[in-house]
Amino acid sequence: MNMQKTLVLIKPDGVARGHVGDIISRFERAGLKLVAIKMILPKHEDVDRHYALTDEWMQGVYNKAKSKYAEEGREFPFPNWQSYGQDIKNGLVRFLKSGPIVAMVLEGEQAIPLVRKLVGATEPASALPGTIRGDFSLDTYSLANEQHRSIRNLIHASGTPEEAKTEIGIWFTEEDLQSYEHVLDNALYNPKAFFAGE
Ligand code: IDP
Ligand code: MG
Repeated sequence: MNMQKTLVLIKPDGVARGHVGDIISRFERAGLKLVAIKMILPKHEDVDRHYALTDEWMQGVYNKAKSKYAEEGREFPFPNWQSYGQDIKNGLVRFLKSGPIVAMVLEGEQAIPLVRKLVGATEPASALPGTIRGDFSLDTYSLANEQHRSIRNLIHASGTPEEAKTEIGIWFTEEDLQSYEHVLDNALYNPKAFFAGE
């Protein structure tokens, strides 16, 4: 088994648009266990720590945006990944501080990639139907950049086990994380469930 905990933030657009319930129900429906949840008006330092400005992160953000423009046959007018990454980070700080967010920790087998799958691609307009971003929004890289703001894509979800550990530590303490028996524990994880014997 590979039980994982992952961090999800419902960003200010998701809260203000009234999609908190829709979003949580997607995760519950898939069998994930909610182990911590709270509504917060984020502080500058928390968002600053959450989106750590590493070279890897800046390059990732830059390359994803650039390849999206290329797919659309459009020129990517930003020559420098460092300044692009810095601008995106500043936009995210403004976005996340603009209103309350809902932070939660979800637990389950391979929860980190599972949640990313349910959330969908970064750009809502390219996110597949059936994903949260694909079903509840239509924002694009182009529009966000034209308006000098972050892509409004409703959710943040941890990408790797290292990211999940750091990010959970930013928004929650060890005592905030609950441990309890969920009715699905048996159906999903008990090897003897649904087993008639020989
Ligand atoms: P992710 O949230 O799908 O992991 P990342 O590439 O890690 O996506 O970017 C973090 C967040 O920054 C995105 O969710 C989005 O809100 C915003 N963002 C990323 N790239 C751009 C961009 O090129 N323009 C505007 N906002 C962006
Ligand atoms: Mg990311």
